[in-house]
Amino acid sequence: MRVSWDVVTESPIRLYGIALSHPVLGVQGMLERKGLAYRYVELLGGAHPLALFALRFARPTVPAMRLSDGRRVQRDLAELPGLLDRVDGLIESGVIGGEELGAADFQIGASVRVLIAMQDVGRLVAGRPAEAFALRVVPDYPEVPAAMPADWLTPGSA
Ligand SMILES: N[C@@H](CCC(=O)N[C@@H](CS)C(=O)NCC(=O)O)C(=O)O
Repeated sequence: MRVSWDVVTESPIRLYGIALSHPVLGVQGMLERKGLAYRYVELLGGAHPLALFALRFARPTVPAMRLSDGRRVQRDLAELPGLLDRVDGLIESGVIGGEELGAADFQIGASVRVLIAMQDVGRLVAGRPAEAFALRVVPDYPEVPAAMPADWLTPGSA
């Protein structure tokens, strides 16, 4: 089973448009061509300059795109290897990953398992002790298609 990225998290990209706008159609095509998940918000044509002003966009035209959540996701991804180092450390010291699984195992293991399920983010977990641990805690989880721009997964890119 595959699940849409939007089911798992709020899309990092929000596109504002109006019906029948050809520049909006163009941007939708570009986002889809690049496989970037986005949430489309349709504004009322004619009233959209006012709506865009209220949304704090500098220009009164559509397409208008918000990437602020994306920057947060990018920062979280940059911090992820450090957090995974801590999970590996907890496993190594025997705090988690023992024969008998406890509350901490299920909380941490389930979180790491979701990361593994993501086709792109999962690469950051591959080969770590955290990977085997999470697969033991939650063996099955739906696959989540890749959705991140490739350079967000490169250490030091945030
Ligand atoms: N070249 C611009 C054109 C955008 C544009 O003119 N959009 C129209 C809708 S198709 C609009 O929002 N017009 C409102 C206005 O000019 O106040 C772009 O691609 O962003």
